[in-house]
Amino acid sequence: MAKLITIERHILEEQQAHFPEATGTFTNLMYDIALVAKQITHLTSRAGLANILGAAGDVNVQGEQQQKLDVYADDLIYRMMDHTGRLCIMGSEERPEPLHIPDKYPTGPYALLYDPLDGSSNIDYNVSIGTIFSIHRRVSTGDRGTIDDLLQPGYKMVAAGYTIYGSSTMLVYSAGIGVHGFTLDPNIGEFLLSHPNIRIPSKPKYYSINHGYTAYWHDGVRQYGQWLTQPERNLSLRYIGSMVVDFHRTLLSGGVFAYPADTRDPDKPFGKLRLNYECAPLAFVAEQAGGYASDGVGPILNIQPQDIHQRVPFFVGNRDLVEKAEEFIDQHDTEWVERYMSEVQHVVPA
Ligand code: P6P
Repeated sequence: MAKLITIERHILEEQQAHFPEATGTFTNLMYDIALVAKQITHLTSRAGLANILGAAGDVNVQGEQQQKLDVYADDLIYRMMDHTGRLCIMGSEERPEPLHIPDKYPTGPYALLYDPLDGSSNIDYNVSIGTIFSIHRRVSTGDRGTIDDLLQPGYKMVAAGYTIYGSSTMLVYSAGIGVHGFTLDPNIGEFLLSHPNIRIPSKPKYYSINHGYTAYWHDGVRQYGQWLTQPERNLSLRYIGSMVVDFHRTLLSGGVFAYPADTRDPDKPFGKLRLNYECAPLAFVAEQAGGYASDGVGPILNIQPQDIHQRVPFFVGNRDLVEKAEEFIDQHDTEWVERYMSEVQHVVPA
């Protein structure tokens, strides 16, 4: 009988092997995240029945129609995390301001950023969706956490990962010691190690980009999009419009996922995706799996965040495919690059 390794056992063994001096707080935080994933699985698996499909009626900080499941998942994560004493502050895609730990609860040594339900525009079509999370060490020194704990460059991340609620629920994470995937066994309610030590294949299979926006891309990106379609690339196109799924396929099959900047909305000159709880955590996972993630100019993980909800262009996957995007953009999108670099700061790890 194959050895059953639960996520709890895996995290504990990783702690014992690599962080013997650890207090167990991080390990318990990861347990909390796994529990939240199980609860959201329950929510999403019966969304069509429990009248929690469809819009919640509100619009979130992104100006996007909040889906009821978004609201459920966001509220659930906060309530599961606010009293544990493991976190000093949180940041959520669904909340305009940082989420402070209530004064009645203790604070802890970590900060959590999360997108509670990425891809939620697909909820009503039964397309897989997911949760994305990023964990940083606290840097503030006061009694409660501050925005500085949330606005740290991605290379300082302690851990990151995502959950996909689909044909099965998967949780993929990295704590800086490789990338590991777990599949939820609904019969026993446990996440079991199903994808140990994920490495992005050196031979890519798919590219993933929304060609519907070709007319709005800057010239370098347009040429990159054309380059990807060339027969000598030997790539097939897959684009689901749910980033965790498009990313997960890229990680397992090799290839590139891209959401470039475009000219559709003058208020969003740097694209749609958010740095802190979408691109940076997935960049951390990708690079731990041997891939690379870029904003088209430099490493996503070297961006110094200036706002919780800051948007950046995103290219992630096999290093050579991502660096090719940087090459086209550098050669043909000079004006855009100058504006971007004047507003977005890259810092080099010390
Ligand atoms: P578009 C989902 O709303 C999301 O934020 C990502 O999950 C996904 O990659 C992207 O938007 C899809 O956006 O403009 O291609 O529909």
